[in-house]
Amino acid sequence: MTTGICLENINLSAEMQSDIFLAIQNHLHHHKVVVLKKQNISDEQFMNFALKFGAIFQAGKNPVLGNSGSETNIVVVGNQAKEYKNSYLGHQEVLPHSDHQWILNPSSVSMLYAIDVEKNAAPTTWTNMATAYSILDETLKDQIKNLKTITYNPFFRPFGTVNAKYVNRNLDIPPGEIFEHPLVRTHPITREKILYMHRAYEMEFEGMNYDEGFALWCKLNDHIDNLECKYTHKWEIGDLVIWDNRATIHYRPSFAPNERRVLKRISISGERPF
Ligand SMILES: O=C(O)CCC(=O)C(=O)O
Ligand SMILES: [Fe+2]
Repeated sequence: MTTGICLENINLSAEMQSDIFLAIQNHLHHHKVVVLKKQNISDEQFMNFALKFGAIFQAGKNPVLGNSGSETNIVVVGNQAKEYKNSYLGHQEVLPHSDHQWILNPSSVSMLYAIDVEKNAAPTTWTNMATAYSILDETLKDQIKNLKTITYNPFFRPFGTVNAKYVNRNLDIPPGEIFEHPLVRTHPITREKILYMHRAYEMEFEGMNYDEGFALWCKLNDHIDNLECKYTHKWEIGDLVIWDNRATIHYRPSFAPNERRVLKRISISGERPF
């Protein structure tokens, strides 16, 4: 099954029949990323569509992208801060991650709607982590099956300063409340096993000594970095991209500060990974 699918004939500004929504959801479960082209919708229409997937993600007391502003339901992911208030993420590289992995209940689905992007604006790339798991060798699958990860919340550090790192507790314990999650999670709908790991933040495997943990981290990173089960999206105004946040990680490269690139994001509340 390919990662990512593009649908040309969906109109989110009109009433949607339930069978159309179910088809979108089905595509999401199979392809992990669904692109709806040529949308022209208000915030209210965007919100109404998002709500079909479930309740809107709420950050609670732990910091995430956008919750230092007044409005956390729609987060403006953009670099034109003067024109779009509460606009986040600037133009720096965003390393491969699944949204909110560092909190108790990361979102199940996220979506970005391109409202102001110039031609050839920086793309976003998603990697299919269900495929990533399925192609691991059986010995490694067996070795990792009961492991738990801790991902340290990057928003407790100065913005943009965190890189992928295996934490050595003897030297430095990153700040913030921690929540462990399984390294191999199960998708509640597709029942697939997913390698629930990112390439972006400070992390560790719970209860493992540093040398052993670091060696495993390097091995899994190597696997992730060499995957081909990816979809890269080149943005056009009106694109609305929905992704299965349980089963993918996403990345965007850095871009020129003067490049126009403004997207609006809504995330859907998810379960505690199991
Ligand atoms: O700017 C992008 O392409 C992705 C940003 C991101 O990680 C997000 O909105 O969750
Ligand atoms: Fe993200």
